[in-house]
Amino acid sequence: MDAAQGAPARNETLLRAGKENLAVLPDEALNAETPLALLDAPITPVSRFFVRNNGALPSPETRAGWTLAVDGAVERPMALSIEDLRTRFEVVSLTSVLECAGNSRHGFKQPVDGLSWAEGAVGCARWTGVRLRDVLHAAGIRPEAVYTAHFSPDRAVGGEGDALSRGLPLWKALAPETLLAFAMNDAPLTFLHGAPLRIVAPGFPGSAWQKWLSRIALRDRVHDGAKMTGYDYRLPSRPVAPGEWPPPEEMAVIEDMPVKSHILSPAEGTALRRGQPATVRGHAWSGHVPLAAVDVSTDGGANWQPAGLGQQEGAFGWAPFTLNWMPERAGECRILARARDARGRAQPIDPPWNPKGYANNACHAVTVTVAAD
Ligand SMILES: Nc1nc2c(c(=O)[nH]1)N[C@H]1C(S)=C(S)[C@@H](COP(=O)(O)O)O[C@H]1N2
Ligand SMILES: [Mo]
Repeated sequence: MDAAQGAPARNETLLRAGKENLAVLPDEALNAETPLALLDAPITPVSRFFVRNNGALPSPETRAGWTLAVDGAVERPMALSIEDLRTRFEVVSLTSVLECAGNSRHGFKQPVDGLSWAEGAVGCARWTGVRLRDVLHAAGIRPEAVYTAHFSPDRAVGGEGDALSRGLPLWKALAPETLLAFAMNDAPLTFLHGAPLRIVAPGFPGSAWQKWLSRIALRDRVHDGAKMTGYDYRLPSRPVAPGEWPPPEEMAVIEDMPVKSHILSPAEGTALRRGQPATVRGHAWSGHVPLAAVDVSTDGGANWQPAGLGQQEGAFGWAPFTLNWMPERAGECRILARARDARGRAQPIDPPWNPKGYANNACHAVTVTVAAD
């Protein structure tokens, strides 16, 4: 199936899922992002939430008789239904941003490999499920276990192999925020978001949030499933020059998403008036290192002012930021937002180049015009 032939089927799938306002990316797999204006909500509705697939969607029939197998380096291999999960383990909810490692890839000036996502491969939702650690403890973690391996029925485009089979280091699998989720925004998880069960791994890139999870195996080494090796979802472990592809052994799995923000208002191209108050606002979020502050520049990065930071929902949700601004000079104006984490690391102006254009957290900028009167 080529990309053009697949387009009507993809649009139909999105329409049926109520996601008709997403922007579909040119790819053989179903990938669609949220226009920035539709991210203007504390919790991203499912109808607006981006969809990322590395391969062909699984057939919805795989759901009949679905169980989660837990095996590998465990004392007691298990097979659990959703009902088993709900009744045997504590059900918990948390709010977390889910961001694709490739979000904002379009911002790289030098060529990078991968789908050209703009700013919309991110969303913030409330996730409900059970803690992965409770399930692993019930199965009994053998001492040699260091990594999980996750498996799903979706297949690589035009092939037989797994579309994606990621895992987590044991420290993250045992972290309290790592869930096996069956609900999103207080409704049952939808098919496109991985029903009946997906991984929720706040702080990790979206690639670690395995959808349609049917098996977890504990391993005595880092998992080497589909999209775990080589250059996929990895960053150079040392600084590289644009265009340099270091040997795979110098690439490290992305285990933390950098601090980031986006500007929701004013939108790109807005016409403002000199002397009339305006508000610059948006969202800011971070990975494992907490979000600390947001600064805003209304003069292309020459001067920065601290923005007000609103309530962040839990450690992994996004927080609204606001700056009241009185435009004083007529003409074009470039507004930037720069979030900073608790270790003092701020968003850069230019994205640090890497072969597949991951983790671009460069400052988001919008250009507006200010009329004299
Ligand atoms: N089984 C499976 N899970 C997957 C993927 C996939 O291709 N197959 N893509 C991952 C990637 S790269 C991202 S960014 C998130 C996107 O989640 P969403 O489609 O619910 O927004 O799913 C992850 N889980
Ligand atoms: Mo992703």
